Amino acid sequence: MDLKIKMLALVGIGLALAPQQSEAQNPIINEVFTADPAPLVHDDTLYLYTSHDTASVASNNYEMKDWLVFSTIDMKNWINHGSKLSPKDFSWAIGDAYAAEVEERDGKFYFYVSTFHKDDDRSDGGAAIGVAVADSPLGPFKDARGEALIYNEMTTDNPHGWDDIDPSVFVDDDGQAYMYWGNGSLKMVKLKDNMVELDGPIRYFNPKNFIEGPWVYKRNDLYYLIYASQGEERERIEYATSNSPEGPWEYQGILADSAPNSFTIHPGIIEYKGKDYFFYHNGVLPTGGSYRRSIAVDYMHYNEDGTIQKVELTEEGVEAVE
Ligand code: FUB
Repeated sequence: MDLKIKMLALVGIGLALAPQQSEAQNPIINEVFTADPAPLVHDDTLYLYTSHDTASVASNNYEMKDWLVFSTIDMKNWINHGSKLSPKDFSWAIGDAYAAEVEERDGKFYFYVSTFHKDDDRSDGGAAIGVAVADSPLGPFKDARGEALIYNEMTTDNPHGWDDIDPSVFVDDDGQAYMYWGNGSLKMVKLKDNMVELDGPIRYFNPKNFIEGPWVYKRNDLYYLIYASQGEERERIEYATSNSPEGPWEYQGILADSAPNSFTIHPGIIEYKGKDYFFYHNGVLPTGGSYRRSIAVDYMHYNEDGTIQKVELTEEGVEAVE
């Protein structure tokens, strides 16, 4: 073998032995266990508010002590801003930090959380919803009311104590704000312009297969209700649309299959820099599972009639944007 051929052969062997570079971007957060993604775009930055799973590998239940914030400007590099709020910041709360969502209005950032109520004069306990407020998407956030916005005794359609979780707040073009939430049934109430007081009665809906995790938004005059639903063995994502934020909701079908290695899946949907994204969580990190979840993101595609193509949950995730 002459020297040149020998060199080429050695390079070939070297390439074959070199470790293959992984293309996987999902999960996007892998230094801690995160769940229940809630994306928000402000000033060209995408902020991602998340739950924080801290259960041990052996645990069969959630351990969720606080809410975390991450941000990106390119969908590839994520900054971890750490813990920005916890149930301890609400004097009336005790227990886990379930799903949350942040909504901006008039330069203020409202952090709606689901957690649990102390057994006190106002409530016998159970899941409850609170709201904290800040002047910046990164806080500092402070309890905006000093008491829960929703507690268990305020909703009467379901007997279980954890039906008041997973708030999703949406402000319509006319300025009317709505909050949707619920486990077992979907609940909805109008909010006052101050975003921290109820403005009318609570209404109840039963979208097909609804379990929890509603995410409501408007696109081209159509209102979308995306939710975690009863799948075959684990939750999956289904959706409905309406011509009004108050329903009735027309069932549209399955949006995403169950997440790998996690009983729950939880939607967070946003358009950013011209692309539509579907955030969710799975349990695929090493030692991960239903109580040690991780947030991932994939593309969402709309059809011309406003329906949404089924989302493909991938390991590759999404590409970087400018
Ligand atoms: O993360 C705790 C709970 O699991 C959330 O509130 C639900 O949506 C489900 O993801």
